[in-house]
Amino acid sequence: MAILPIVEVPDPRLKTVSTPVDAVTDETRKLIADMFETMYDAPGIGLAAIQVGVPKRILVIDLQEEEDEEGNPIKDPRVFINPELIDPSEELRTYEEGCLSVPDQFADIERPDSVTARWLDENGEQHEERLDGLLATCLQHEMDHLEGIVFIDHLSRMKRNMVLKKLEKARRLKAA
Ligand code: GNR
Ligand code: NI
Repeated sequence: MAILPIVEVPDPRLKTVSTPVDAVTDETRKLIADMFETMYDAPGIGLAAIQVGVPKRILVIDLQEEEDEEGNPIKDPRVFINPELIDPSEELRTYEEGCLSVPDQFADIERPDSVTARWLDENGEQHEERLDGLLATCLQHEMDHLEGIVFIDHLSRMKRNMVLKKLEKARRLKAA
C-alpha cells in the first residue's frame, strides 16, 4: 500500500472527465487500497481516483461517523466503481463542503438531499441503494470529480475567486 500525492487546484488534471472501469481487476483493487490509505492519512471522508492522478471512475468513501468505546472512529469503507445517480430528490440540502484538492477551504453547497445510486464494488458486483444525509452529499461531491468538477465550481465567480485567493495566500504563508 502507498500514500499517493493528492492533485490540487488549479492542476488541469482535476478537469478531466474520467473513463469507466471495464473490468475490476487486481490492479483496480490495488489502486483502491492506495486510495483508502491516502484518504485516511489526509484525512478526508472521500476520494476520487482523479485526485491521485488516475482518470478512472472509482471513488472511495468512509464517513467514519461511528466511534468505539475509546472514541476511536470505526471504519466503514465504501467503494463505488462506475457509479450512476438515479432519481435525485427535489428537496435540497446545504452542507459546508471541503475538498482535499482545495485544502483548508470550505463553502456552503446545495445539492439534492437524497439520491439513488447504482455502482460496482471491488468484486465487480452491482449495488443499488437509496442514500441520504452526508453520504448522499459526499457521493455527489465525489461524482462531480469524475466529471472534472470541483465543489468551488458550484460557487459564483466572485465567491470562487475569493476561495482561490485565500488558498494562494495560505500557500504563500506556508512556503515562507
Ligand atoms: O474530506 C472531505 N470532506 C467533505 C466534506 C463535505 C462534503 C464533501 C467532502 S469530500 C472531502 C474529500 C474530498 O475532497 N473528496 O473528493
Ligand atoms: Ni473533493
